[in-house]
Amino acid sequence: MNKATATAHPNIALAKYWGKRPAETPLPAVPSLSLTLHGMSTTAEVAFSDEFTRDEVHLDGQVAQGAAAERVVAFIDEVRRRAGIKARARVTSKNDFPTAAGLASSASAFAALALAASKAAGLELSPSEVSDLARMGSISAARSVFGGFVELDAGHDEQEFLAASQLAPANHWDLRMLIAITEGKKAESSRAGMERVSETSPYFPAWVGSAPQVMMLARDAVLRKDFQALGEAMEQSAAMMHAVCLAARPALVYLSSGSVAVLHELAQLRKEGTAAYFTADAGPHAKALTLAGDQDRVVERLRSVPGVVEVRVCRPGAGAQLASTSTPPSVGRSSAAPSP
Ligand code: 2P0
Repeated sequence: MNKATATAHPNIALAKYWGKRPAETPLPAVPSLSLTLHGMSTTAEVAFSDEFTRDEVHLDGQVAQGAAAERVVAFIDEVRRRAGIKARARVTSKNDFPTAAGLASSASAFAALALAASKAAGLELSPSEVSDLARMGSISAARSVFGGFVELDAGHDEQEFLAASQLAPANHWDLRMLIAITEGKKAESSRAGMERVSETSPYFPAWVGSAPQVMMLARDAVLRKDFQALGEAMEQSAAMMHAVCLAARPALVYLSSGSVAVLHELAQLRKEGTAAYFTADAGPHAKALTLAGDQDRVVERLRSVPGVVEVRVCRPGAGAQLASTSTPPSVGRSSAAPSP
């Protein structure tokens, strides 16, 4: 049996990816930029063995069934195809944060899975190749393979390889991403949501046309460590993403009353002289980006917002890491190299 374990962290997009190109493999319609988060992680263990009679998927301590299991097995099929192996797999994936909180768990899950599964399958991949593989599970997972500030280009027609890359390491800038968990109903999945948006929102072509410019503003702001410029670009990217969603038929409303209240509270904080900026993703929770020195003040204010039930503090985090491997020479691929 060949086995490997890896961990990865979620990421929050500073400049959002939303929408895919019409292509056979998952390619983003727009470029994106994210911050990988310390403090929450997914650990994935993958074992391949000729003795297994079927694939088995365990997610957060339960045997996975239905669409969740199918999505993991489809990903493992891609790993088997790239490695040229046929052995069945046993996959175990655990989050140390509540999946139901809707905190981008597919990004950390597929980044950890890509690293563990490729290693267990005997593939010796560069971080870039792991990122390209993770993209096959979830586009945002391509970014969680790297730590710190990470960028991912838009895809082009007929493109086969697309990987994220690190713009700056986690220690480049001591920012805080504060996650305000809000009351709110379960959102439509981002996968289904972005498909409907690209098909029905009259603003989708405008989003695809204007997102690259906002991404460049955010990118430059990260490199120059210009917090106001980054915050403004991040807020505009989120506003544009939610605007294109609101214009879909039927409207796709991810923002909750709690998340909108956070948006207003952060604007008020800025009037009072504290720099903190809003973003939100495909769910009801709100996020605030601030500087390390302002963390306590912003956390306190977020806790006072009606509808906010909990605030989590995240600092910039590392990329996906291999925890362990075991590839006995008597089974499968004896050529697998030791872990780095
Ligand atoms: C992002 N999101 O850039 C954007 C912003 C949500 C809002 O990437 O279909 O789970 O698996 O590629 O990556 C969430 O979408 O979607 C996402 P798939 P994914 O972080």
